[in-house]
Amino acid sequence: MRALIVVDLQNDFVEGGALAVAGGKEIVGLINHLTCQFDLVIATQDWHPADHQSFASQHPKLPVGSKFMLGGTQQTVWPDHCVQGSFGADFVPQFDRSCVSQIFRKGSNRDIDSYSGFFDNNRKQATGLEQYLRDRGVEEVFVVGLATDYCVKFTALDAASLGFKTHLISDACQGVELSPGDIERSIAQMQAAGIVIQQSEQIMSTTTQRETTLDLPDSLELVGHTKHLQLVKRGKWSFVQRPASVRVVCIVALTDDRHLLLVEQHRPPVGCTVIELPAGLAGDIIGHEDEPLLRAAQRELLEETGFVAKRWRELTSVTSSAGITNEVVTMFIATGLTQQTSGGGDSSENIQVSTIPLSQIPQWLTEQQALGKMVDSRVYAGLYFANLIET
Ligand code: VGL
Ligand code: ZN
Repeated sequence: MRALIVVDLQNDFVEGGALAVAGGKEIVGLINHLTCQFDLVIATQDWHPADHQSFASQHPKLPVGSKFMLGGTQQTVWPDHCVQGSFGADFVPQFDRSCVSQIFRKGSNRDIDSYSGFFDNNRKQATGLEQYLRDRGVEEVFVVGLATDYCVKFTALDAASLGFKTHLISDACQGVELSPGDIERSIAQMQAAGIVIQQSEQIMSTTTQRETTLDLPDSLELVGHTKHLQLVKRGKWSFVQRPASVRVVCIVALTDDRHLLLVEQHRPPVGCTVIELPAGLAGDIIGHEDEPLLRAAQRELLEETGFVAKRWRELTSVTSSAGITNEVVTMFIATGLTQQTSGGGDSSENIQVSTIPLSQIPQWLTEQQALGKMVDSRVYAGLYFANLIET
């Protein structure tokens, strides 16, 4: 069993927070992607009482970043942060916790800090994380999150010392770097302790790279393939298809005041920005081939637009472009919408969301086309269904 430990992905540790780590928000999308590749996902949460003794407010004479002795160990003075129940202590809203099976809180004892997700800094008190992992047969852990030179480092070092085969996914972490070189030294220290330093790319490729030599029926000839697509021939007709388990969902998302959610992004095949309905793939991750279509639709709507819907209904399945692909798209209608996050997809996608009154969409699309954008044909299908339903 392999577990992913997501360390302290909390508001106070990202841009705008009390102890902001530069680039903290940038790793959230990547971590969301990583979570669905593991058997078990755990999150830690820094969770301090308001009078925690690491806080600057408790030591008016000591500057932030200075050191003093606390309960027999050296303690750094931090800005007050992650106070229990505060917004700063909450997980960043973009962090998709749907795959997180347990949260471990730390730093609740005012008289001792706790960087590691396993023990306090004196190694006196355990959080229960070790037992949780052992009970579930975990032998290998992967650590990501904030901050590389503090909580990530101590969590990874403790994991290794407890005998877990430990990996640090270094591009899914960011550090505080109180002194220049802290991050680099932390990584060297982890490496010296036997921790494997890796890039997320390597994780994705060992867990998600599919066998592209799928069994093809006799009627199909494989002409060529990439990781995601196959070019095949049936008789004289060549076309592209996705791996067998992959299906496509698209969502007609209509707000209570009858605005339709549309997304736009640059599409390399056509070389311009395309306006589309929110959409995505189901079953494209190894180990999750049987992901239900509805679940994929809910996930994609949240990832791309930041909205969640109270009511879902499957509409129909339609062909995408039946001359060049066997792809079939299942359309859903989602109503009772509320916005949870700003959306935008993962860091590689750069998706822009528009919420347009249904009655103004034809005119809006014409204006957008005049700006050089293109409109996906499913948008017009979405308009048809959106106009049929009552909100
Ligand atoms: C952290 C300093 C103080 C961390 C927590 O999450 O790395 N750093 N408390
Ligand atoms: Zn803390």
